[in-house]
Formats: sequence, structure tokens, C-alpha cells
Amino acid sequence: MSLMPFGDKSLDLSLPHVMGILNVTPDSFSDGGAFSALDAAFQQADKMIREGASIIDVGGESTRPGAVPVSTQQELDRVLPVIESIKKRFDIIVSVDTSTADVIRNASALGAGLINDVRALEREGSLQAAAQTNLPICLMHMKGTPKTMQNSPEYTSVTDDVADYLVSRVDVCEAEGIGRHRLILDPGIGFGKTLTHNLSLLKNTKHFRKLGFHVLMGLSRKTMIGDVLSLPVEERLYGTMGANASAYSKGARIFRVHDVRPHVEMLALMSRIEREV
Ligand code: 9MG
Repeated sequence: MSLMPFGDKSLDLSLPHVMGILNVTPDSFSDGGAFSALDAAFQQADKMIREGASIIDVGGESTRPGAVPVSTQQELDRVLPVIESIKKRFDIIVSVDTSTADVIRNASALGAGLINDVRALEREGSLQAAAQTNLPICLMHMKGTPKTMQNSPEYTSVTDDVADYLVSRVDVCEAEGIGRHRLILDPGIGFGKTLTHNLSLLKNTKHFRKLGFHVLMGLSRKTMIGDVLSLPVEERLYGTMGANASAYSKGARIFRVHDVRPHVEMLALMSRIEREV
């Protein structure tokens, strides 16, 4: 057992867990107006929970390559109603995918159980806001910003450089009073990395686990899967599952995915086989 508290709930991170992606950006739920964005987000959360997700990751600011930042008010307006509605109706951990101090504070007040920050608490005020919540935090590595990150990223040694950065953020968190037991690390697949960098980080997943933290992996349908398989985004499920199975065997325990059921079933088998005597 390796129990980690996530707000009012906890997870045994000796076992794998699926984090279902719930993007509430304007393009995420365009159905011609049959449902409101809130209804549609709620239905999607309901489906992912029934399929076995342990965490629902709610985000209102796109982090795709080239994405431009949104205002704090826009982000609050997008994510808070969704978090509130999910927490009222379901007994589930809701993660808030944000880098914004006000969003961290408000999401926490509504019962969010995890802060998932692709900027590793580097945005102004977010470190202090996160420290005050007492929630766990996923610190992700990104080189540059979503707008610029894919402009020829370079590393001396990608695994060492990413690990050094994450450890430096752990130190900053500890200095702010955020204990190590609250931190989860994520190498940030696709965030300022070439295909070779991403493959190397995946091959070296164990390195991050050996730093003494739980590891979250987010590679669902990403460009690296498409590049290896020459497939468009809607045909990347099998590749995503292969890469996540590899990450599981190298120590990752939380998997941020769009396709919940296939991953819950794949990881149940992987974990069952691993635990067999
Ligand atoms: C929000 N988001 C998009 N991709 C991600 C990834 O790879 N990891 C984490 N933690 N969050 C992500």
C-alpha cells in the first residue's frame, strides 16, 4: 500500500490509476447547441467515472502547442461550475489543470483534490496559493511556453535536465512549506520536446520514480504517438496504450488519458500480473 491523500479522498499509488481528461475550452464541446457546455462536460465526466477513472482532470486553458493564454476570469468561468457540479454529484477526485493562483484557491474551496500544473507552480502567486490549500500537486516539466515550446528544443541530456528541473521545483515547494509527500512528478511528454526527447523520457521513466516521487504520465493521443505510427489524432488509441503500458512497467502510476475504459482494463491486467507470486 502507498496511500496518498487527495483532499477528502485517497488513492493507493502502489496500484495504477486513470485520470480522465475533461477539457472545458470552447472547442471541446461543440455539438451544435444540443447541450450546454456544462451539461456536456458533466455527461463526459459521468461516462469516464462509470468507465473506472479514479480522477477527473478539469482544465479551462489549452496547453496545446501554439495555444495563447486565457484571462483568469475566463478560466474561472469555465472550470468552477464544472468542478462544483461533479463534486456535488459524484464521489470522485477532481483535479484542476491550472497554473493560475485564483483558480487554485477557488477550485480547492469547491473540493478539488489535486492541482495539476504544467508550469510546475512558476506562474506568479501559484506557489503561495498551492501551499495554502494543503492539496497534492503534480509538477510537470515544460521547456518554454505553449506558444514557443516546439521551436527546436535542445537539452544536454533530456532525462537529467528534466529531472534536475523537477528537483529544483521540489526544493522551491519545500521552501514554501509544501512537503515532498504532497508532490507528484511528470516529465511533460510533448512540452518542449522532440520525438527523440519524448521516447528517451519514456524509456527512462524509472529515473523519475527513483527520485522518490510518484510519477504521472500524460501522453494520450499526442504528436509523438502520431509521429511513430504516422496516424492522425483520432487513430492513436492503440499507440497510446502501448506507451502507457511501457510507462506502467517502469513505475508510472497515474495515467492522464482521453480513453478511460481501455486504459482501466489494460492497467488492471498489467497490475494483476505484476502482483502474481
Ligand atoms: C494538462 N496536460 C496536458 N498534457 C499533460 C501532461 O502530459 N501531463 C500533465 N500533468 N498535464 C497535462
